[in-house]
Amino acid sequence: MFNIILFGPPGSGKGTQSEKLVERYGLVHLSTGNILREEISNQTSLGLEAKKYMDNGQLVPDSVVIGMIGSALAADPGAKGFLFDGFPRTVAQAEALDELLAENREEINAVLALQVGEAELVARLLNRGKTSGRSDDINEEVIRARILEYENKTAPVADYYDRLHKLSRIRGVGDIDAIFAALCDEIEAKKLV
Ligand code: B4P
Repeated sequence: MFNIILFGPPGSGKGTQSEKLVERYGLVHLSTGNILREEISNQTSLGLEAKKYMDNGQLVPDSVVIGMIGSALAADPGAKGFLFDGFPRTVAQAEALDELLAENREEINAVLALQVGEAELVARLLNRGKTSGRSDDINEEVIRARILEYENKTAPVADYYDRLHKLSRIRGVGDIDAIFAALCDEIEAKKLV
């Protein structure tokens, strides 16, 4: 099994690159953002609760997303590996993920962090908001709140994995296929495939 975290600020290309990586490597894609949006569209009580946070650009509480990931891992015991997209977003989530994987004698093998500057992030998300129908992509204030949440609560997750020598930083600006190639090079250099 090999397990990868695709890490980065909102709009850095996590969702975009995850789709390509899961296809190339046959991994199971676990996006907490996608799972939460699915809960919202099904109007579950979890979704209605999560929407209040997401519409304000805030992170959903750790207990909610950790529970979701625990269920998703348990639902796919035969997976070749998982690609975590948008999770973990806090150090508490990272610690919980390590514990969940350790229960099955598994671990995170690589954390690939996409590097993109703030002006580019805001421009990408506002652009996506024109067509995505995502309520968190329409308002620039909400987008900036998401970036602030990232800096305050999510950026320390990179330090957490750096201390474990698992973090690689990849430039996330430019051609999508060129960024994908750089991510694949990093995975292959780590002899993960
Ligand atoms: P997510 O669904 O994870 O979304 P995201 O971070 O906004 O976007 P992503 O990074 O995947 O987008 P991409 O760059 O691919 O989170 C949404 C919300 O859910 C969070 O704010 C939070 O409230 C909640 N949430 C999710 N997980 C959570 C957790 N673990 N804990 C707590 N709360 C959680 O796409 C952006 C745009 O850029 C696209 O239009 C794309 O086409 C474009 N793009 C991509 N690559 C490009 C490139 N190289 N050049 C130009 N444009 C590019």
